[in-house]
Amino acid sequence: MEKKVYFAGSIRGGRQDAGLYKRIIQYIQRGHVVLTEHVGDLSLSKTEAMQDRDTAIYEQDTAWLRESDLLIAECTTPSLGVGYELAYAEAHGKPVHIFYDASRTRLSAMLTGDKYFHIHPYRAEAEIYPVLDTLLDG
Ligand code: 6K6
Repeated sequence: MEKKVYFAGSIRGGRQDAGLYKRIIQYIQRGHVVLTEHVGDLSLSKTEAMQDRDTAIYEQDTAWLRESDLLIAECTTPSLGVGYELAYAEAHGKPVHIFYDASRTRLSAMLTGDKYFHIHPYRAEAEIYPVLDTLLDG
């Protein structure tokens, strides 16, 4: 069954992993709908993102979160916005899956300590995709 996925990744927190977000989004899109395709937009720089209308972004993103079937987040680059989205999704009862590269970062205790979250540390990008298969199609 096709799922509506809210993919979360850093924007103003830093765009160094934007290419990774794009590859994950494209992988999910082979069988499912990604509501937040712009998170993997390589042309979006941190400074460009700052010119947008923040209230409209907040209203749209929280509406998509409420509409989604689950949230998938890539959390290697820390982002306040992603942290907010994770808590928002939990408050609305949405399943939350968090991926991060354990060789590059230590995740916040506020995430690893929350038993509600499904946390998937990885050391190579190739490890992400079979986990996505299981949680989306398994
Ligand atoms: C236009 C096109 C692409 O980006 C824009 C403008 N900015 C945002 N648009 C949509 N969602 C955003 C934008 N800025 C932040 N978000 C949401 O917060 C995304 O869903 C990300 O998962 C998260 C990133 O938060 P920050 O704190 O790193 O910006």
